[in-house]
Amino acid sequence: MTFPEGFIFSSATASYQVEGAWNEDGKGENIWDRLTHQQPDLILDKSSGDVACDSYHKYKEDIRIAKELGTTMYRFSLSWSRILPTGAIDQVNAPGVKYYHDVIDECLANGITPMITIFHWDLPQPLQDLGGWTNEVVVNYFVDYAEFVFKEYGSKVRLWLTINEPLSICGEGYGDAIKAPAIHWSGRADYLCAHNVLKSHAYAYRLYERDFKETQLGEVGFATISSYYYPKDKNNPSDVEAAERMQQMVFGWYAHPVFSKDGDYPAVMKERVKKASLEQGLKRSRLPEFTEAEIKLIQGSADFFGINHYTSSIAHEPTAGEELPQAGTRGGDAGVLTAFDPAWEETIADWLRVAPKGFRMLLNWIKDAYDNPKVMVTEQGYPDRGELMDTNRVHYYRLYLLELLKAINTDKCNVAVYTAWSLMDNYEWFFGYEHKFGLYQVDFTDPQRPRTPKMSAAFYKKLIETRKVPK
Ligand code: BGP
Repeated sequence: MTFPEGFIFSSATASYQVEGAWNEDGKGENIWDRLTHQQPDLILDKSSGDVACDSYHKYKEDIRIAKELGTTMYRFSLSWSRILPTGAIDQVNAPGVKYYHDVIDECLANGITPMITIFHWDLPQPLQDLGGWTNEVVVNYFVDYAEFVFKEYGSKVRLWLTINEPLSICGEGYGDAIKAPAIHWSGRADYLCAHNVLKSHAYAYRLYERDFKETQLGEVGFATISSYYYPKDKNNPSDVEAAERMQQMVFGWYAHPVFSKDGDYPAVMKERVKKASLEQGLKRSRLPEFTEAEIKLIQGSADFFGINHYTSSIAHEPTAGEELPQAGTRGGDAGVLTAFDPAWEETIADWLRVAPKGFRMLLNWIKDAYDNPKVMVTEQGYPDRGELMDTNRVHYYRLYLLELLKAINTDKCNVAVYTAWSLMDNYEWFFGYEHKFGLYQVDFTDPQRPRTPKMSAAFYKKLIETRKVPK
C-alpha cells in the first residue's frame, strides 16, 4: 500500500520549544518564561527554553534539515510576545515581525509550505495577569493578534492553525497545574478556559473568512490532542458506553462544538457536568453555556481538523469498591476510569504507550462522528533520551504509519497531511530536555546547537521518497 498522490509529509516545532532568545530584540515575557524562571521545580530537569535550539538565530538550519528530509511542509508557531510584547496590538515589535517573515521566506525559497500555528501555549504574561484564558477579554486580544498576523503574513501563508491543543492549554494549564500558568482548578478554570479558547478560535476563523479568504485563499483550522478510548471489556455495554462518554468528554469537548451537526458541547457532557455540579451543592453547572449565536459562530469554524495523536487508553465504568477520580476532574465528571492496556509497549513517558491500532480507530471514529472531515495529522511522535540509533522511534512510526495507510486506503478516512513531532529535539515543556522527540538530534551542550540526523530521519526520508512505509 502506498500513500496517495498529493499526500503531504511534514514535521513540526513550536516557538517556545525551539527559538530561545527569550528576551532578545524586544520580545516580551510570556507565561513559560515566567513559569520556568520562577517555579523551576515544576520542570523535571528545572530547565527552561531560554536558549533551547536557538532557532531564533538558526532557523535556516531548521529549514535546511526539513528540506534534507524531503518534507514539503513545515509546521511552526509564532511567539505572540515576540510580535506583540504585551499581547496587545498597540505595541508592535518590528524585529519579531521581521523574524517570522524571514522564516516564511526561507521556507518558500526552499519549496517548503509553511503551516503556521498562531498560538502554541506561550501566552504573553500581561494577559495572564488579567486571568489568561479564564478571562473572556482574552478572546479580543487573541482575535486582534490573529488579524495582525493574517494581514502581515497571509499573502505568503496558506495554512493556519489558530490554537494548538486546547485540552493541554486548559486541562493541564488550568486544571492539573502541570503546564503554565500552573493553575489547579480542575472542573472550573479548565472549563472556563476551554470556553474562551473555542470562542477565540471561532472568531479568528470568521474574521479570516470575512476579510482574507477571498484574496489569500488559505485554510484555517485548529489542532486537538487526541486519544482513542477502548472499552475495557467490549462485551460489557457499560464499558462500551463509558469509553464513548470519555471520548466525548475529552475529545468531543473541543471537536463537537466545531465539527458536529448539532454544535455545542456534547449532550452527554452537559448532562454529566450539570449532574455532578448539583450533587456537589452548586446551583448551576460548572460547564459554561454558549448562547445560540455562539453555537452558530463556532459550528463549522474549520476548513480542516488538525489531529495530534500519540497514544490510546482503556476506559471502564467503575465497579464496586473502585474509587472514581474526584468530581471536577474530567474522569470524575465523566464517571469513567482509564488506564493503559498492560500489553501496550511502554515508553519513557508515563503518558505514552505504543498503541498503533487506536490511531486507525480514532480516524474512523472522527469519520463517523463528523461526516469524514478533512484531517491533517499535525503531530505524532515517540519520546526517548535522544539517541542517534533510535530504533524504538522507527518501530513506533512504522506501526502507526501502517495503520494510517489502512485508514486512508481501506477505510477511506479523509487524511491529507502527516506531521512528525518533532523535526528536532527540543524543550519538552514539563519534561524539559529529559524527553526527546526529534528526527534530528540537537546537542544542547554545544553553543552552536548542531543538528544531526537520527536513524528515524533516514526512515522518514525513505518513506517520503517511496511513499511506502519502509520495512
Ligand atoms: C504535544 C505538544 C507538543 C509536544 C508534544 C510532546 O502535546 O503539542 O508541543 O510537546 O506534545 O509532549 P511532551 O512535551 O509533554 O512530552
